[in-house]
Amino acid sequence: MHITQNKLAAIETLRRFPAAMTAKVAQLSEAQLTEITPADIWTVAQVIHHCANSHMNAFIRLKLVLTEEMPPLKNYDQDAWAVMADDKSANIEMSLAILRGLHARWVMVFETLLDDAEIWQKEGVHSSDGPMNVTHLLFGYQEHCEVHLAQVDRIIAALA
Ligand code: NI
Repeated sequence: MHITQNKLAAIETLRRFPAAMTAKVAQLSEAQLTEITPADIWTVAQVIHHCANSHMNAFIRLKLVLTEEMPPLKNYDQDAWAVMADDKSANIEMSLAILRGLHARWVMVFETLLDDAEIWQKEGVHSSDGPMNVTHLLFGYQEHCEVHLAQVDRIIAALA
């Protein structure tokens, strides 16, 4: 029961993330979105594009684990992605739109698993982190959402 409550809380974090991130950055100018601050090597825009990158990869990993036996889960070079032109763009709406649609689907998938105790142990093999199960693919990304919301708070506090 305790675990189920934790899963519900984690799913709720995923459900709220796109709106929570959108609300934090709604008042920022394009210059502020792309301002390098002393607080971080990434700008607010880079963090938002990174969340879209990361969560697209996470959704693909989840679908692979649920539909295949021990599928390989590919890593990606997040720092290399983060300096590509689309990741440095002030146009955060394109990634917020990805996050809105993606998180709605991600939440729907996790909610369908709640009644199946065994599926949460189903695994894939991550290319650098080793075996990774469905439970990890939920709680790991709850933490990821929280880490990057806090990171955006720090960057906003450090804007000129
Ligand atoms: Ni991250």
